Amino acid sequence: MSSHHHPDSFPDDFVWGVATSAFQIEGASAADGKGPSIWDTFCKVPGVIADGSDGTVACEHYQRCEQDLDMIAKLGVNAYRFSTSWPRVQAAGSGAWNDKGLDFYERLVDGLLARGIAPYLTLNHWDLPQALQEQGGWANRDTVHRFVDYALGMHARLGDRVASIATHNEPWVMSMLGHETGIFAPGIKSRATAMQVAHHLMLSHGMALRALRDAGCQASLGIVLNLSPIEPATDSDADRAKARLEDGRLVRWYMDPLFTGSYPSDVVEHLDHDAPAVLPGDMDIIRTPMNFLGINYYSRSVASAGAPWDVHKSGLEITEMDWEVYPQGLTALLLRLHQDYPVPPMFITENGGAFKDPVVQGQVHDADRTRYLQQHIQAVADAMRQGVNMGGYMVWSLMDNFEWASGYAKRFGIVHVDYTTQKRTFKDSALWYQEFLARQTTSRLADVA
Ligand code: IFM
Repeated sequence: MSSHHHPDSFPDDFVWGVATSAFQIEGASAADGKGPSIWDTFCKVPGVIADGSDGTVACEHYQRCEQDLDMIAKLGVNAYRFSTSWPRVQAAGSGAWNDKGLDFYERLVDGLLARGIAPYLTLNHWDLPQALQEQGGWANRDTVHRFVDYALGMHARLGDRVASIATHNEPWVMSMLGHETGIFAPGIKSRATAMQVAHHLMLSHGMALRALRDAGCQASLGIVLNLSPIEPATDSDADRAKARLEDGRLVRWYMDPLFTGSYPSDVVEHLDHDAPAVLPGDMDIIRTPMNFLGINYYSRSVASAGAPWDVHKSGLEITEMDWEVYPQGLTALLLRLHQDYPVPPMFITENGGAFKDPVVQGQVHDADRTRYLQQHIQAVADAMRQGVNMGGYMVWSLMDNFEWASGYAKRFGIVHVDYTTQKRTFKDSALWYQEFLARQTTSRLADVA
């Protein structure tokens, strides 16, 4: 794509945003009555975070919120996706609410609205209150009810002003990386626990949706899934069977209950004794209709029954995360979801890449990231041209931040953060996005004229 060519034009009401999450940017991890989350605890375990860092300071967004709001406005986006930290608003995950924490999010939401930016709230972007983990966390069915109370508490404060509420961000990551491989908080290594967690996340999603609607919530309600096409490494029966199973665990395990009311039987059979306990009525609750489906897309995944797929041999460009740059997979994924399920409007709630970003004389020439964004926005346009109903697109991430087990070494921001001074610098990709968004508005105005 040359710099003169820009992706197909998008509908006037298309939502363009940037995304972040609380733990990754806020810092202030014990300020103003905030309780610890499972990520505060997990970061203290030696060796689990690549650079030994944690979320104590992060981007100091808690203190720099006003300036960050101006920065978001300067980009020209019409939406900002963020998450609220449950232990910041309710330290122990039940009982007393923390007014100072709620005030912070109220300032954030009002600050967005004052700048003409629609607030897209995510309730759970992984930072479960540690006090709930001590009672079993998401493996404990009682946490489902605690989450519904939290959702209602946030609705009471912000529900009249946010455009959208997503219950969970990436249930696959929380359950599998948090509880099966244990590379993420809370660091548990049990497949049976992981599957029970996944079920409780889905159940709490449906229950929260019902409770929010009963409370009169007018915001658009949904969930955010991390999805990828899973391609077999070769045409062999073994590789294809592996790909089918991985697709079952990543895509169908979440999409089927949301839209058809059951878990995929091939996966249930494969899990055998590790399949979750499901009580009567659970599946109906999970299938509660949604207003939108959020999808986080970064790459494809390649399934191999033999030696693991080597991304360095694929010939594709790879990012600092060792993820292949594979925009055609996004078009294919969206078409497949559109064909296989009765989906509501879909949003790309995260898309972006970690690349090496040297600051040279106050500038960051991240041509690789700009190209990545252009190609993926084009992939969304391609899907739309083929009939897929898309509501918006959000870049991950507004600014460099705490990349979980990778610490601060991996930078996804379109804005560079100098962690010693907290100085924010627009990378070339941010400048490109800003221009691109201005062009969207101009063509809109031109249409009207
Ligand atoms: O940084 C994460 C985010 O929190 C969830 N989705 C993937 C991103 C990049 O790894």
